[in-house]
Amino acid sequence: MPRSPHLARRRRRGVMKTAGLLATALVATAGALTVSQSAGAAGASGTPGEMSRPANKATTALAAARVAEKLGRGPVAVPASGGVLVTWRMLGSDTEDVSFKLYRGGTLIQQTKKTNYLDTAGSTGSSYELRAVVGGVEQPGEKAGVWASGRLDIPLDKPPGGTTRDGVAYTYAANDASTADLDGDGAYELVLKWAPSNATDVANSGTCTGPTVYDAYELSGKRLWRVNLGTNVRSGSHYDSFQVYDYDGDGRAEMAVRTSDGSKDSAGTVIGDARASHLAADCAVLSGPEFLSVFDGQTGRVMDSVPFEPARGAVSDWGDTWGNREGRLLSATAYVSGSRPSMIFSRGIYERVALAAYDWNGTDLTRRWKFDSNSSTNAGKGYDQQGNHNLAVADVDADGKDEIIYGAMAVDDNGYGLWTTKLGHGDALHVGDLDPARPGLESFNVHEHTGSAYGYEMHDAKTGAILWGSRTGTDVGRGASART
Ligand SMILES: [Ca+2]
Ligand SMILES: [Ca+2]
Ligand SMILES: [Ca+2]
Ligand SMILES: [Ca+2]
Repeated sequence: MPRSPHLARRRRRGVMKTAGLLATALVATAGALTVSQSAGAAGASGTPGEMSRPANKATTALAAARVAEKLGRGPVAVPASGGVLVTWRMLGSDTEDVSFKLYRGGTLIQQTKKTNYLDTAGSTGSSYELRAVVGGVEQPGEKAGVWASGRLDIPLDKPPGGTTRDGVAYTYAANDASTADLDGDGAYELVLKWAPSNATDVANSGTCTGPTVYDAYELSGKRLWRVNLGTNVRSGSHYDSFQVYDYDGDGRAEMAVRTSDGSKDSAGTVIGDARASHLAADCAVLSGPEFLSVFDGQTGRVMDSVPFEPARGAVSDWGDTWGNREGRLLSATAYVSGSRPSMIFSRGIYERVALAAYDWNGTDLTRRWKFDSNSSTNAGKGYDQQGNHNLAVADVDADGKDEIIYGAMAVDDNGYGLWTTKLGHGDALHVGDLDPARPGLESFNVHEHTGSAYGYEMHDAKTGAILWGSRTGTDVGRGASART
């Protein structure tokens, strides 16, 4: 296969660790993205209207072992009851002595160890500057105006629509988005997936779709680049899961996504064969090469492409002949090595299940491992048929390395199967310390098979041992865990 042009290796920068991200919500509409931050949850303790600082030394220690984003404090100011609420980040690398000085219009109005302040004298016209004090030394400031409407509207540049070869016109609507620091300035940008109006579920074979497009934006709405997956990657939520993360630790995030012949980077560089078409007569894409491509987050230029794993192989190996089993792909980012982030891609849910982990070092994509329920190691052990429509990443055995919890089964950090409950496919799961009184993490999982011993259950995330649950005899289609 053709190798994509590499960009020159950039000078490696120091890395810092970040935790305590702002609680923000992304809302995508047809023409704009809205970033909202709630000011309504204030008032836990201390000064009325302020939120107390979280103290989690275990999390801080774990974050210290992991190369993470190098982010700034990200101050955000929104109107709130009684004034203007200014909030900012605590970093995973912060020590206990960190404090913050908040200025309004150049005047110091507060020094605090908390990460928010309700400025009762603030107004929508106020301008703020936040300076952390680390080791007694005041750090460079970051400025914030007030989001007068309580949210930030980001104008988007909608791609032009088109017509598929079967004569169906399509337009684009904003779909999933990912946040990351693409240019290394310590502030987030957005990578947005544009879905054509004829994007389709993988269960619906035999329709043509427009191509999936990815854009990067500054929060000002300035578009940084556009990548087009082309017609040989069918468009739909199961086909084009993407990851945006700083995999090589140089302070700038990359985008990783499955591509094929005809995918184009921001400069028009074609991946694979520009003239090849792998569409069947009904527009299904069940053949042709698949690549894992990594794109420079700052420029949208492709830096490397390698054969994608888990590979399609024979469509029928996944459980049917029309692609409803083969074409279900998910992705995640996980610290399976402990210190560095890896890309995780999965294929198959209902029958065969496979996952692969890749590393990016700035010049080359390298496959770390591959798990396959059909391999000689795993066949017959009950790892097939266990996948979900989502997967979770968690360090279930507290050794600093992440495991992948894929529905009713888990893969260890080294790519070997860890456990399977054999309860079968489900639509939803939540993993976390769901029972704080019980050591370790738990997973809450719902199940679709009417013959499953449990329609919903919670199990030990390290061993898969069932803790409680109930047989339902029905498809429990949804489930969630929450602190009520
Ligand atoms: Ca940035
Ligand atoms: Ca990077
Ligand atoms: Ca682990
Ligand atoms: Ca627990």
